Amino acid sequence: MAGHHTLAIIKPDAFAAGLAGRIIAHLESEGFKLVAARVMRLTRAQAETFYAVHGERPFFGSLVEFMTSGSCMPLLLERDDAVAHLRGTIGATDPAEAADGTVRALYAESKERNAIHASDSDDNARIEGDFFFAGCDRA
Ligand code: 3AN
Repeated sequence: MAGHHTLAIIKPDAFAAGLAGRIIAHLESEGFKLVAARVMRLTRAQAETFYAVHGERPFFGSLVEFMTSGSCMPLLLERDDAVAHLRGTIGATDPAEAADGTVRALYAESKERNAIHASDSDDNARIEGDFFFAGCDRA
């Protein structure tokens, strides 16, 4: 059975542009419930660990620079079929390819500055949820 939780991050581009409220409202309108949330600036070590799977990709250094460039907002979200539904809600990695009405089509600037992260599997949702919210109170 598909999991009920997933992890999103409102990335530094969207947070700095004052889009956090609109993005959260968009997620809520898709039936997601906020279970935990925080505002934080990632350290270099946190960003490198979070994106370790991309460590060999040519954009890794730039991605870490971007993700540590300002505050971001990790969100733990709950809904039926949470991972797949959130991936559909945010749209393709490249906003130019993201379906109309998706978060990235509406708010992202580029393939790197793409407004929001979402876990891509139930296993990663668990790992990423623990990364930001281990030991935190959850609603
Ligand atoms: P997604 O976020 O849609 O799961 P991934 O996991 O392929 O996409 O990439 C992780 C992050 O790396 C993206 N959100 C984006 O910020 C960045 N990224 C991915 N591909 C590129 C690329 N070709 N150039 C620059 N940044 C990229």
